[in-house]
Amino acid sequence: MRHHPGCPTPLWFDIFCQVVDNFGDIGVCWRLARQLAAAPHRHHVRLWVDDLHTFQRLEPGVNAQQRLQQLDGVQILHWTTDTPARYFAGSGARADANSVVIEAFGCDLPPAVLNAMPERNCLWLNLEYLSAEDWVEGFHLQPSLQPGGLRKHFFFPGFTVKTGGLLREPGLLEKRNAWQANPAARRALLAQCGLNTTDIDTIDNGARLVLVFCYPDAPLSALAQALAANSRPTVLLLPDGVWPGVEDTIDAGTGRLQIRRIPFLRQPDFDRLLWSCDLNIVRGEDSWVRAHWAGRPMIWQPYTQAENAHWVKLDAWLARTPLHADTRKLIRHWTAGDETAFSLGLAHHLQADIWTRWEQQSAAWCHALAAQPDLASNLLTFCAGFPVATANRLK
Ligand code: TRH
Repeated sequence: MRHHPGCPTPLWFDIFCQVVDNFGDIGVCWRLARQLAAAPHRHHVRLWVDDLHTFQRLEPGVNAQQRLQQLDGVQILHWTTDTPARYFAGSGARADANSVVIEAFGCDLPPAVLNAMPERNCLWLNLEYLSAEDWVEGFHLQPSLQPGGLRKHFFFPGFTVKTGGLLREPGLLEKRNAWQANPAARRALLAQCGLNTTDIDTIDNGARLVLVFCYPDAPLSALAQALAANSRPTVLLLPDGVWPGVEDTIDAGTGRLQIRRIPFLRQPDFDRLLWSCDLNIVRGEDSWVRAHWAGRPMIWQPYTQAENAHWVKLDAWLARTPLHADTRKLIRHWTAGDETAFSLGLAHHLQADIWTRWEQQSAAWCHALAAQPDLASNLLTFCAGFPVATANRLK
């Protein structure tokens, strides 16, 4: 029998990650790898990544020149076309066969691993992209027959108990609550982000703090205008690379909007920043999930896909949330890039009673999601259900 959560026998995980674009691929894999390697699980985790430079942006502890390194209990390997086959020898080939190979987001496993797998007793999983669409429940954990008689299982993250769930480390919300109750910690983080004492005092004295991590086609000018027009001052944080050149082009005029460029943070600090803000505007996959755990108002912009598939994803998610119809419309205007509609919608949401409603609905949504099992626990439960000798073979 395989390892159950809480049981002392660790599993051997090999997670393969190809960085296709942006930071989400490695962002998700790094979180999963760290969680599996950390207490209480303490599994053996090897993370194979083809782009260490992108990885280094969200984890400066990574040495982009190093083929093999250890960080946060995870063994990180630079996966290149010339990675010697012997480096892959251990993948799916452990003598005790308690091994799990995870290909993230349908990346192609190296031939050396594929060639070794038919003779090994490892479990083969494809970690899929997150979606709130209904069909995910039906496809989650379904096997697919592969050449050589292997079967691969599709593990779908999701927003319901019939899916693989969302990444959420043990005690995350307790840590968040402690953080949100500690203004000194927020001050220190904002100082680390480069904000000066005047800015930090302004925030401590009640200015609204907004983080914007979005794609370039978002209606940023409308956002700035609506915030600047509101009586409550705002400090708007823009991570490196988001809305380049804005500091020179926006004249907030009213003096009530301060725009501040901040450096790319390590993931744990990025989470703390989300917990610190009043409104989080996020994108893609991983920052989307993490903004949920802040339990505060958020706006999500999905990654643009062919044939408007991202609109289907956005609407599926909105339909699951308890958000008011006007808030859903506001979030749709952001993805549509509709400057006028977004500006009007945001102005409406900045009114005290509407804002309070948005806050309450966001907190309730976070609470409901946190009552479900998290992704790593679901993954381990699935692994535990597989007798070693029949893990990947069709009978
Ligand atoms: O970077 P993204 O746009 O990635 C996207 C999505 O994953 C999308 O699904 C995928 O198809 C596309 O790329 C190719 O957005 P995402 O998913 O939010 O990933 C950003 C990661 O960067 C996330 O792990 C959080 C992290 N991050 C930091 O660690 N520090 C920071 O300062 C910032 C701004 C982000």
